[in-house]
Amino acid sequence: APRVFSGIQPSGGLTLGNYLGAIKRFVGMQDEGGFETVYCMVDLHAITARLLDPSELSHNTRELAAGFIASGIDPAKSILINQSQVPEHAQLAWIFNCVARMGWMSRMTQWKDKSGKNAEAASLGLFAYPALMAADILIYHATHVPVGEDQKQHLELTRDIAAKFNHDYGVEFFPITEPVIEGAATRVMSLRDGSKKMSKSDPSDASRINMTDDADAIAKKIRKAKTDPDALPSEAKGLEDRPEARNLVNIYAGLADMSVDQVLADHGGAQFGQFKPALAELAVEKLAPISSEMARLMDDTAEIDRILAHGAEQARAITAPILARTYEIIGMVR
Ligand code: AQP
Repeated sequence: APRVFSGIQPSGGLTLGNYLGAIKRFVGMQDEGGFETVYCMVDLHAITARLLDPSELSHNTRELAAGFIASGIDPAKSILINQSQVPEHAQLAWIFNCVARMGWMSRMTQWKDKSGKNAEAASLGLFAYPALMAADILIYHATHVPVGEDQKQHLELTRDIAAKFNHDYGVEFFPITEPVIEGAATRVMSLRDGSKKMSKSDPSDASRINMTDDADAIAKKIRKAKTDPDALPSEAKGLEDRPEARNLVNIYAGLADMSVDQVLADHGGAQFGQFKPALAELAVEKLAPISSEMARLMDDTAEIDRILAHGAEQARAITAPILARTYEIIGMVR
């Protein structure tokens, strides 16, 4: 069966952006059948932007695992792992650091955004991030990678790395991966600024809905979300120049499994004073069961650790032979 790989960084708490743009679709691909699915907490990536407090990193990693499971990732159907527990990811990443070119990496918009005005002070790991991401995917020979719109450029780089490796060594070894970017909410924006994506690391907590927020916090954040004064249009094209309005409608569509046009057929003409409470109600209905299940799972972290240890064992049965073959192709004496 074609293999699916995707991951999320335990760099903070899970957001609604991660849920709609990533996890919900991971669950869909798991349950659709026809794929072998591997989902990952990418802890090695989580320290590229800043070194986290050690207890924060381990807490985030377990909470993220709980978020995956509470959202419907079933360890009996998917391989669920923490990246650093499967050492072949980092081992292949070194090889890819030698395949990828400085010019390719310096064109990555995430590098430019996250290194900001002071690239000299950014970590080497932040620069190399996309080569590790390519290794995460290709160490499984994964062909399908569900991600949000923001990761499209990194997936193109993954294809370039695979193609260059295959070409330089004259082999057809690494597959050329397909990004899977679909659905209404592949880019959930900040509730405070419709031009910025919703992010775990945004300094403003009001900018995002966290998967651990309670009903009151969710309702308050939606009520205070930035909007314009107009009523909702009756078709999607009326949202073109209204990023904040479009974002709230997209979130509604993502949570309700509806198209934007269907949402507008129901809510076109409504003022935000009416639409926001409807959205808050929907968000609480969908998210409350997940957050309470996450809390339950976090009561027994030994069980989470057991699931991750089992996942790592299953993963290594795939990754160890692929790494061994890679070393052999390169000519490394084993
Ligand atoms: N706002 C978003 N809308 C849709 N999808 C999103 N994703 C993240 N934010 C949104 C998707 O979630 C997956 C995992 O992302 P990540 O944790 O690896 O890193 P990120 O994209 O950098 O996410 P954050 O929340 O913005 O983290 P920080 O703040 O640490 O950088 C990816 O599939 C991504 O597309």
